[in-house]
Parts: sequence; C-alpha cells; structure tokens
Amino acid sequence: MNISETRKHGDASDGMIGGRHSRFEGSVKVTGAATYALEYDVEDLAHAVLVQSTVAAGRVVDIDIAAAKIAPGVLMVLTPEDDLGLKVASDWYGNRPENQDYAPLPRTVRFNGEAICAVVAETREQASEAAKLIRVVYQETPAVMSLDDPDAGEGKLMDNLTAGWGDAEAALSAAPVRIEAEYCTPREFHVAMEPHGLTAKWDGDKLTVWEPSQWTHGMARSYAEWFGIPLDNVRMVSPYIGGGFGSKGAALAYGAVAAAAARKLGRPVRLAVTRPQNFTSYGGRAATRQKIALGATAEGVLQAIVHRGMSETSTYLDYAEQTGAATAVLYKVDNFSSQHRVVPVNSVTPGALRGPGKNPSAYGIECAMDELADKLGMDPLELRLKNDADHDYQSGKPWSTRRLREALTEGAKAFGWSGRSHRPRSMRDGKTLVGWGIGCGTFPVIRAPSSAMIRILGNGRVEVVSGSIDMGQGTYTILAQTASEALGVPIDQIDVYLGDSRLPGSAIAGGSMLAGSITGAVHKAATAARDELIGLALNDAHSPFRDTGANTLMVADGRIGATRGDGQSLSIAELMATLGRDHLEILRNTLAENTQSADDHKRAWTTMAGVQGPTMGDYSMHSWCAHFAEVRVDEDFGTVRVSRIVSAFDCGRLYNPKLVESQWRGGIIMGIGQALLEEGLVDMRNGRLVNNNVGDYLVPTNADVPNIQVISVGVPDPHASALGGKGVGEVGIVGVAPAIANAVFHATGKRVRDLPITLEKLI
Ligand code: MCN
Ligand code: MOS
Repeated sequence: MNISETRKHGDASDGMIGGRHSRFEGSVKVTGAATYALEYDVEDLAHAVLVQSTVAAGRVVDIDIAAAKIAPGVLMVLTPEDDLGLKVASDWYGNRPENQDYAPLPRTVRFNGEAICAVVAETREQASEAAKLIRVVYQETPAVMSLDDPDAGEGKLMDNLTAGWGDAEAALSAAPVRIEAEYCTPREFHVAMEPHGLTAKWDGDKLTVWEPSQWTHGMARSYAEWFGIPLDNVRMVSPYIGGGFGSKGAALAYGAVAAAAARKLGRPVRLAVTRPQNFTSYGGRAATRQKIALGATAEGVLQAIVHRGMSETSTYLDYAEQTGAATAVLYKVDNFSSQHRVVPVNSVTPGALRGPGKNPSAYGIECAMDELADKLGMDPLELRLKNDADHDYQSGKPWSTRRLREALTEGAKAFGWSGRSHRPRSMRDGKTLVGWGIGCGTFPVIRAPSSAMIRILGNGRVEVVSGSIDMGQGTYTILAQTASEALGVPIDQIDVYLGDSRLPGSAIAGGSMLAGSITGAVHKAATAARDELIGLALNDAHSPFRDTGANTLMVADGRIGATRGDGQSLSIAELMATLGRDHLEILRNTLAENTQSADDHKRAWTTMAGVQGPTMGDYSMHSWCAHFAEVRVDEDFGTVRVSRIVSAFDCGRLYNPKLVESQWRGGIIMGIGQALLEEGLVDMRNGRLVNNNVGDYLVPTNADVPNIQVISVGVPDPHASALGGKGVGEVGIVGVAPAIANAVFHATGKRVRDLPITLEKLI
C-alpha cells in the first residue's frame, strides 16, 4: 500500500483532532519532492567553506592566504582581518547590546573548531581545496579543555537556579536512611540527519536565507540586526527540516559569514557545514555533574533532598544545563535545597538538546531514588508512589493535571513489574543477567504567542498559513486536522504552508511549545473563517441562502447548508462562485509562489487570528512519564542490550496519537543512546572533539532499538492549551537513561553513575 492509499484507506475521522492521520507531508518527503535548504536552485551560486581553529584558545597572529587566493575557482577569502560591518544581534529573549560590533570570524579563538576563515569559490570542491592551503599561526593561551580538566574550577553559582524550602541540611542529617551519590553526563550532540548550512541571496538590501530553522522569525531577526536592515527585508525559508532537536533555533556565526560573503561578492552563497564541523558550530548538551543526597524515614517517606549540580559552559556566555529542573517537581518533600553552577570551559557555548535541563536532572534524581529504594529494601515503584507529589512544592501551586501515579501504575501493569524479584542479580536468562528499572520524567508546559491565517479559496480548498515550522514532529499534520475539524472541510481539501518568516509569526518549535500554541491559533482562525463564510452565505446579495429564511447554516464535509432538514447544500466552491466580489477581501499577500492558481487567490478570503501566550497563572503545568526498561547484560563481556521498554505518558489531550507515539518513541530511542552510547570525547591536549563524526559518535541504530510500548494516561488539560494538550516532543527522552541505568544495576548489582554505561565500566 502506498502513502496515498494509506491516506485514502484511513478512517474518516482520521482527519479530525485526535485522529491518527499519517504524516501530511510524508509523500513529498519519501518521493524526494520536498526541497531542503541546500537544495534550492539558485542562479549564479558561489560556495563557501569554513576554516576552523586547531587550538582551544589563543590569538590568530598570522594568516597566509596567498596560495588559497590564487587556487582554481577561488572568488574570495575572508579572515579576521576583514571588517564585515556586522553588529551584535539580540539574544534569544530580544535583549540587544547597544551598537556592538560582531565578528563571526574572530581574531581571538575561544575553542577548538571555531570558524576563523572562510573561502568562497565557484564550486564547493574548489573552496575545500583552497581552504586546505591556508596557514594560520596562533599565539596560544591557557585553556580549560573540559569539566574533567583539573583547572576547570568550581565555576559560578547561578542565583536564579538556586531553590529551596524547609531546612534540607538539618532534615537530611536527622533522617534515619540516607544516600548520597554523584552522577555525571558527558557532552552530547544533536546529530540531526540534515546537517546545518544555508543559502544566502541578496537583492539590493533584501536578504533571503534558505536555512533549516526551528524559529523563522527569531532567526530572521538576527540576520536583520547583524546587517542593520529592517526585519521586513529578511526572508527565512525553511519548509522542510531534517531534524533539529534544539540545534536549529538560533542564527549562528556560519550564517553571518555566508550572508556577509554573499553581500561582499554580489552573488548568492551557499555554505554547507560539514558533519565534523556540525559538532562545534553550535553547542550540544553540556556535560553535567550533580551530587544528590536523599534522606527518608525507614518506611521510605522522603524527608530531604539536597542537590548540587554543575554544567559546563563556554568562556564567553553562561548557558546552564539546569540539573535541578526535574529534582524540584517529581516528589513530595518538605525540605529541599538545590544549587547549580556553570563552569566555563573552552568549548562552543552549549545549547538546548531535547529535554534540556530536565533530562540530566531526571537522570540524577531517578537514579538516586533507585539507590534509596535499594537501601530501604523497597520496591522502587512503591517508593515513587509513596512520595508522589500532591501539588508543586516549589511554587506551592496545584498541578493543572498530573497523572504520574497513573503512568506508574499503568506502565507497571503493562510491563509486568509485579513479576520482578527485587534483589539485584536475581533475574537471569541462561548466561544473561536480566534487569528491570524505572525512570520518571517531566517537562513543563511552555507557550508563546502564535498566529495563523486561514484562506478559503475560490475552488473550495482551504489554506492554513503560518510561519511556524515542522522539523518532523508533525506540525503540518496537526494543523490540517485542526482546520479540518474547525471548518468542517475534509482534510484532503486542506493545504498547509509553513516555514517562512513572511508568514504569520509563531512560537519557536522548541521547549515543546509549538503544538499547543499554534493549534490554538489555527483553531481560532478556522472557527472565525467558518463563521464568516456562513455570514457571507446568509447576507451576500448573490447567495442562494439569502432568501431561505435560515438564520444560521452549517459547514460539514466541505458543504454548506441548513442545519436541519434536507434543505439546499452547496460545496464551498459552488458558494464562492456565487458570492459578489465586493465581499471578498482580495489578497494582497506576499506569498505568491506558495499559492495555488492566481485566480483562486483573487477569490480567496482571509482570516487572521492570534493567541497570546497565557501566563502560567494559578497552576503548575507539566507533562509526565514513567519508563520501564528491561536490559540483558552479558555476564562475561559486560555488553548491555535494552530488550524491552514500556512507557506511560501524561501529555494531556493528544492531537494525533500516531504522531505522538512516534514522538515518544523517538525520544526514548535518543534516551537509549544517551544511556549506552553517546559521549563527546575531548582531546585534553588541545580541546579538539575527537569523535566529531557519525562513525565514532554513536547513536542508536535499528539493531539497538527494542520493542517500545507507549501508553497514554493523559486527560485533556484545559489550563495547558486551547485544545487541552500538553507538550509531547521532549518528555519522551526524560527519564529513559535512569530507567536503563537502574535496570543495569538490577541486572548486575553494579551502579554506574556516569553515562554512557559502556562495557568497560561494567567489567
Ligand atoms: N502533539 C500532539 N498532541 C499534543 C502535543 C503534541 O499530537 N498534545 C504532537 C504533534 O504531532 C506535534 C508534536 O507532537 O507536532 C510535537 O509537539 P510539541 O510537544 O508541541 O513540540 P514542538 O512542536 O514545539 O516541537 C519541538 C520539540 C522539541 S523542543 C524537540 S527538541 C524535538 C521534538 O519536538 N525535536 C524533534 N520532536 C522532534 N521530532 C523530530 N522528528 N525531529 C526533531 O528535531
Ligand atoms: Mo527542543 S531542545 O527545546 O528544540
């Protein structure tokens, strides 16, 4: 059965909110019709290649570009000598330093792999060849290579990440049962299938950038500010993205270099960031360390949590991988203290990677809970249920919805947890040790203002238009479903246009905030569009419904007609053909090339709607999950295989369970990689990331992925979003690594407290 047949054979309600509709853009992707950023046919294109520093810190004192400049095809060589005339752009939150110069090819090197030169040539091959001819002389300065470096120091205490209530230290020392341990996670990377890169083209002072983007509006703002041009002059185009996982939310130095080169050269420039360069052109997940002490009664009632975490950052910006993020919300505890420090090292500034903060945080607290259960001689499931938090102890607010208890009990039932013998090394299958472990996860509900546009075209088709993006998570599909349901138009009559900064602004596809934010906007716009269509049908001088005496009409299955009886009904196209043009707002929109026939657009009519990001208000809102993992460990060789995972989730209402299950599974698979495989290795002599390629930086392959059963225990959460859904995209990875680590302990009796759990740590 091919994709279009799958769609045809789908259930009729498939296309509604909550239906299991297959990926809307699936067929264009599998047939290769989807165009990615580096595939656009742009005339007169030149190609740029980056040259990166080979030292961790220092000053570029001499660059010999003579040979590169005369190499075949070379058009331009950019070095720190060149004034690109750029200004520092706003940060993430829109704060901008006044009139500061920005040098994306800096003279002062801050990490190994920082871009310092670029070569532009007629072809990419010529640029790469010429790049090899550049000779750079550095004056090296002392550097801190990683958190493991003896010179790394204690870093800086982050006041905004210091939390506490009760008297944690006193309650801890008074507690009859205590555990204390340190947990470590390494530097990790996104490794999205589509590497970074862009094509930049100037028309006068107007810039078009084709670049994979999790946030077209935010990135367009950076380009505009770098170059000092109005925001309207920048167009970011990003309709298809081969995965981002947090790495594609911000415009980065290589983008500034390519766009500056294009401006200087007067030709469009394409810059493909190579796979190795991907590892240092933007930040992965920071390495973390955290000490956790838990105190409990002999019955397993938590008395105190003391948490001290740290994460690496760069030498030039503080980015905190917040190790206390999940610690504070998972359990009921009256005495709590958490601190987080950032330690500058000579690396690119780390960034968000699926479940930032929450992910290493859950690794710490969920391993610690397992250690406590072991010390108490208690079932780790029972320990978690006993300490389930009835409200948010940090904010004092009630949960909007929290079904972690249900996730634990339903997950346990599906997994067969009651068959566990709790003593470590007590379950085996021949020569293989078998272990079962639990890890819980959470991710906050975040929202941001989003807007969307609905157009009903003269031919009866409906367009959903938004500047938000789909990097694989399902935005196209859920927006089509939302519009279909709100308008009463079958989903195959709907087209969705995304990924262009000239379209209505939206939340970033980050922090698992997009689906909840943008479905609200589309629902509102589509409902308003339907009401306006009905209004026109009742009032337009030419409408056949005008004289029927009806005071309302309904739209269903793409037809408009009387709400009851078998009165006349018309398809939307038939109705649109009768309406007077004076009632149709003629589109003066920018999106000519994304539209259907020009004539249809003349008869189109537009509704815009926006939803504000509601404040977090009176509730504490989060998604929740409980993972149950089974591992099999070879006793002689220490090899670990994950043989089974069952995970239960509370993410509120699911707009499309098929896509959600895929999101959860994707997160869980990344969690398997984090537990067993992934680790950025730094050469302590020069700060170079040694395994900067997909051959040496291991991510799970199909052979590493077992049967994963996912279960939804959520209920619609009216506080979380307009349609009742909570975030889905990130919570899946949170809690997987501790579930596996705890299973490995259960199998082997050996507690590995630093990820990944490789065989040499087990032997
Ligand atoms: N969804 C749903 N019902 C809900 C919530 C979500 O059906 N109540 C489904 C929808 O298909 C929606 C998807 O889940 O498109 C994700 O929704 P949401 O949780 O709002 O997350 P965002 O749309 O903001 O996407 C970003 C999120 C993040 S932050 C990372 S990191 C991540 C992730 O999504 N990166 C991904 N999932 C990814 N999936 C793919 N394929 N590739 C990535 O790079
Ligand atoms: Mo996701 S790491 O917030 O893009």
